[in-house]
Amino acid sequence: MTRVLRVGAAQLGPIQRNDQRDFVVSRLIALLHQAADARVELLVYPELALTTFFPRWFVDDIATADHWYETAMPSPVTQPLFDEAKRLGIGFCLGYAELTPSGQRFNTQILVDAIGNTVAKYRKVHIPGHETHEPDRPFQHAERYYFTPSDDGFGVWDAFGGRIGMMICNDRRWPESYRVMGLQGVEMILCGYNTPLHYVPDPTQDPLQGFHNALVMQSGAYQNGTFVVGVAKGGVEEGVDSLADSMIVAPSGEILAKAVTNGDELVVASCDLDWCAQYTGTLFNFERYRRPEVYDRITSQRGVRLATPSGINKL
Ligand code: CDT
Repeated sequence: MTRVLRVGAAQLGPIQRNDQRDFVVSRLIALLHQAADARVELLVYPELALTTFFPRWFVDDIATADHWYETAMPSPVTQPLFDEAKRLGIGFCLGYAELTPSGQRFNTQILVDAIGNTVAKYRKVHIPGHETHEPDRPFQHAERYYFTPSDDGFGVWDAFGGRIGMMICNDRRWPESYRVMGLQGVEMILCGYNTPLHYVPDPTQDPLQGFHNALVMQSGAYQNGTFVVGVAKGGVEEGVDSLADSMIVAPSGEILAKAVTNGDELVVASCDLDWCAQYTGTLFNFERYRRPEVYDRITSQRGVRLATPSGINKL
């Protein structure tokens, strides 16, 4: 028996600062139509898919940044995406900046099923970058100013005939993200990202960005016996280049499909969710082989600590 889910990574090219939401939504819908032609059942959009990556700009008064955030989802401007997806019978995952009624700001992804119901909301846990303006940088990465790290953690949801989890961008670099979902039997993790290449002094001196992107998603998939769908907003936004390389990774760790451009592009793979059990049932049979009793540092400590008060462990 197989449970095949046909999934699409809806990579976006750049969204410029002055691009209006309705124009961006029309691009999302164009990718949705391509997905329908490709018989996609679940389409995954990137992190902050409705706007430019605005944490590269700093504003002294955060209230003046409210226009980057969504206070409702769907909203009048995003409703056409929801309507068209429902008409086509395609579920989707969408990343956006969320401003709650109580004034909290989260980097959020939602999962919507094929009949238009919102199944789940995930708020980014690992928020990278800095909290204050750093004038020496040509561009900021002030995510920690614009977003509160979520304490909700990593849930999984029964949807699309399988068990689906979500994470956002920097979360994919942390093995804990995958493992917490792995321990809930996740079969497919959906991850949007914006990975600016400016963060190192000279992008040409960091040729490992693409390698590290693939490395973390492939190892996370393999070590937890899950598919991973990584979806970029790539290309040059207002002078800042971002990694593309959207990809769909199998529980074997193999890349099934990968973007070849850094613009709007659909990447598709048919994913047999029963493949996951080949890894979670044998090599990574957590019930049989894990040793949580010796992993206490994973949850009890944040930074690096010496093993003993006097120094490193000695024989
Ligand atoms: N959006 C996001 O999380 N980007 C980070 C950049 C890290 S550099 C501050 C990433 O991990 O790709």
